[in-house]
Amino acid sequence: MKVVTVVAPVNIAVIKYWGKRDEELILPINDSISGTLSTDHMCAKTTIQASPLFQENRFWLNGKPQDFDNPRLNNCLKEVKRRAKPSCPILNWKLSICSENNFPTAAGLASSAAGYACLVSALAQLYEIDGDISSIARRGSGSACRSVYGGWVQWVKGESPTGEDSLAVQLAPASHWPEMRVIILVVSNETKKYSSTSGMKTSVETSQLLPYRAKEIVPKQVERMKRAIADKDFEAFARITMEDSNSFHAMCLDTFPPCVYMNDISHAIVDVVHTYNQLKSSNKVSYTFDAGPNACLYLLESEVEEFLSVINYVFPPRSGSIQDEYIKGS
Ligand code: 2P0
Repeated sequence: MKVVTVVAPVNIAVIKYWGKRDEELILPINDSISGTLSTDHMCAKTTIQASPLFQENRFWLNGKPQDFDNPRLNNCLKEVKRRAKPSCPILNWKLSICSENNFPTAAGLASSAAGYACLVSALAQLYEIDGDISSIARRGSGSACRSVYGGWVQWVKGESPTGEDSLAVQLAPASHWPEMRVIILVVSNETKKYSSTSGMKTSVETSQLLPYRAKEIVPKQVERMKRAIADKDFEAFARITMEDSNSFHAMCLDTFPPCVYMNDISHAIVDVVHTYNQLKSSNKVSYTFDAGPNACLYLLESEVEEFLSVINYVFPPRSGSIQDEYIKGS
């Protein structure tokens, strides 16, 4: 029997990935950039056991048995095994895979990113493969390739039709900007209405904004964001992050039928952030929203206490009715 356990973190994109140019290989139509969180709070944990005595492969997610016959899981497994040394003694053993997230799964909180980064890292340890594994994690879920590395990470879309150059690169380690913090405001922990995979497919097929965003907007924003991160220029970082979130959700609304991910509370949070920044005459807090209503806020450590007191005032914990009043009155 051989057993490995791996923990992998969530990443929060500041330049969003949305749209594939190849569905099977999971190749994106634009580059994306994210910050990988520490594993202190939100992470995925995967334990894989391999044994010559197991009769069949088995897979559990958050304690529930899953169908092992999942094409993305099998693409990752196939690719890891292809890279393993032929002498690897466990290549023909069956596996028991146990994965769990310590945060809502499929609620737009990058659970598949952490999950597949974790799975592929565990498989890579199990079969003792070397080299970059981000392009394997990408086959599980596009955004998972970014969770393979810590700190600030760019998923370079690549040019090759076979995808070998579509991988993640670390722009800077977390220690480069140690004052950076992320606050996640969980607006809803319900499973999202439509998966990212199907939403982005519909966007590619129907949104007229999507090709313009991919060709004209994102490449410039990627260069600006890389400079903001390298210079630790929070003002610029915050502005680009919010612009990209807004551009991404505009494209989601331009999809037909539209992908509506943000709700009234999400928009109320946007208002609070802009009001706060206006009062401070500077972008001290930035928001970004993924494929769900939850807000991810990037801010510096020095701003956390004051901003959280504002959030607790505007959205008092355990009081949905006051939140509703704020929205009606805002
Ligand atoms: C991102 N999202 O860059 C963007 C922002 C959601 C909004 O990557 O089909 O779960 O598995 O490649 O990776 C979510 O997409 O989609 C995503 P697949 P994935 O973080």
